[in-house]
Amino acid sequence: MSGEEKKVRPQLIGERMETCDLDRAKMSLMNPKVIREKVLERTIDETAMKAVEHCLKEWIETVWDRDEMQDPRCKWCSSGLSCSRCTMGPCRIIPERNRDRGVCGADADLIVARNLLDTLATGAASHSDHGREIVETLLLVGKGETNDYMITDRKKLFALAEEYNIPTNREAIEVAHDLALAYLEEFGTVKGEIELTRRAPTATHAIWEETGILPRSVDREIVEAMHRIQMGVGAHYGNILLHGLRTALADGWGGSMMATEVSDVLFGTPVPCESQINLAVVKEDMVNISLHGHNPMLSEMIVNAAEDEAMQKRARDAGAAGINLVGLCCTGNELLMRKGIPMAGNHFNQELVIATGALEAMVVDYQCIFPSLPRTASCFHTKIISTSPKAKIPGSYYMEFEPSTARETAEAIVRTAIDNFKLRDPEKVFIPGKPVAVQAGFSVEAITAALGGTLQPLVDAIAAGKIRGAVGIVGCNNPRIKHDYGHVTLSKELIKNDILCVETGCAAVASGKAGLLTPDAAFLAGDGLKSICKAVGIPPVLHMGSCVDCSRILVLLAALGNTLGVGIHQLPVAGAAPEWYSQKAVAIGSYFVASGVYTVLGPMPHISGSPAVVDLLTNGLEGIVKAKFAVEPDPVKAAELIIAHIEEKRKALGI
Ligand code: XCC
Ligand code: SF4
Repeated sequence: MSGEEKKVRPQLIGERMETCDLDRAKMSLMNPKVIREKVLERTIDETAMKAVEHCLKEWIETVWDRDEMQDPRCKWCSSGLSCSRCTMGPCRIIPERNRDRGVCGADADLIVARNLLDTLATGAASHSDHGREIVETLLLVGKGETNDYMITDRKKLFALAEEYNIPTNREAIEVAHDLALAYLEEFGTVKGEIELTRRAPTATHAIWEETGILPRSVDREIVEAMHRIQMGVGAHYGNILLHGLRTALADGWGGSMMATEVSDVLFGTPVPCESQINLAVVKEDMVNISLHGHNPMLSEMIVNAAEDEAMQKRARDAGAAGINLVGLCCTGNELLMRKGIPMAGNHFNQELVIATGALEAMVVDYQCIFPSLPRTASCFHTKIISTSPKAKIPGSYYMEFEPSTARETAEAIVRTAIDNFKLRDPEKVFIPGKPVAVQAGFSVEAITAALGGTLQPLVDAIAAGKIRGAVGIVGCNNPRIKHDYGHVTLSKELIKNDILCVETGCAAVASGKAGLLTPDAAFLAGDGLKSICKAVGIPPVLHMGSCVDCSRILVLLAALGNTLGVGIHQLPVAGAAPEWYSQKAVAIGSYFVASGVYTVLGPMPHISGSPAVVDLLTNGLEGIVKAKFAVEPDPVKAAELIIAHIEEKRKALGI
């Protein structure tokens, strides 16, 4: 990387002045009543409410403002009926004008299905590419080519190696080397099956084989998805969507699962830990650095670098009391559950944390990073530091991260943040409210340990009806749903009805901010769940990690199915993504359903233009993978759907 690229992009100032001023002027016309209404409409996160109000008054643009500016939305795009896949188009299906086909002859069903497969494959690729980077780091360790990373969970490494018949009567580093190669092979294996799918109960695995959706390798399914959406390949919507399930399984039981397992090997398998959450984790007297994105590789190194006494001294010399690291989104989740690093919030908190005016640097890797963050930061002294060659962001300060020089880069980043402290304008500091306590770190291993070494007590509690079932609540924030309202309302409804919630990603963070991630929250649970939480000392909502850690939910489901000797589709469980926005969430929802888990989405995907596609996903799949999707934006109604489903599954099991 040349020295030039590491410098700030020169266009920063120009861009900021032009757009910011215009939008600010527009917002400044707002009267206090309108501001109040907007705040109430936008979020239920208490610190975010104050921050949103502050942004509206100070004319700092946020995601909600841009959302308003996008209205009205194009109805063809919203229903999935537009296609711009090739230059004979773009095409739109408009039946009332007899436009039933695109130039190539594709009909509504095909256009909608292809668009959806495209979305899903993008998500699967994102998770899996992240997974590959982690596995490559394990290989680096195995080859002895890095001093910055090491094997932290040797026991887990050996257990994983055994799944691949890799001899373990040797040095950990040799085992790591062979496991890394075995995992890397899963991305393009010619075996015709991803080994980790064998973790699923036999009945579940058999469904995949029978329906022809057993994933052959991670990359292969994603590449084939891209092939199938090329003009003139797949023309049958159902066939296209089935490949979507196969691609999703390659993510869930492949790319994401490897990301999770190897992150545990390198950085430690999470155990329950206490921390704090919401925007108020930013500290006025400290150098604040937020770590945002998804990949724990750099952020773990920043944690180490910031602990260094030389760095702490540099911070004190700069006039700060120390260095305060805070997490955002899934990089934040990775750090929260392994290191107890406080969490500033989820997806829609990313701009608000900058608006505290007390953030020296926001370090980003990739995924879910608003491209406009440097604009937001330009209203303050905050530096956005981008680090991935895959995610260069105009207006950010680019400091390329490579595993081989990880520590060095991490130190340079921390220094940059410290040196930026003196540029903070105390007049602009606005840190709202007080942090909330959370307990995180519920890996499957931690849940098993909390139950005394086996999952049997959980199975017994479910069989006895004390716990009616379990629901994985995952996914993002989306302006279609009031920020955190979908997650928190659904979680509360479910635990009230004795349903254990296991959560990842921004859903888990929402529950954390609402106080649901502490054992004390058991009082909100029904009597049965409450008694189990009290006996075991766990919260009624368990934080299981980041987005790729939805694979932990699969492992938990597999273990429950195996304990009971049934397929995942027979378990009294469900999935939900009440506020999803991301392509990655489409992949997650799809591997849940393909694995046999009934899954309720909040926002509607862009598929309503094809009643056939909608019917396949919300009905037809039941006959194929024994599970289906539902769409219900109202979390109270979503809870009703889920409760009914769980009771039905209990009845079928005779419990
Ligand atoms: Fe992104 Fe993972 Fe969604 Fe949050 S939840 S908005 S994907 S950070 Ni996975
Ligand atoms: Fe139009 Fe077909 Fe090209 Fe899509 S693939 S843009 S429907 S011609």
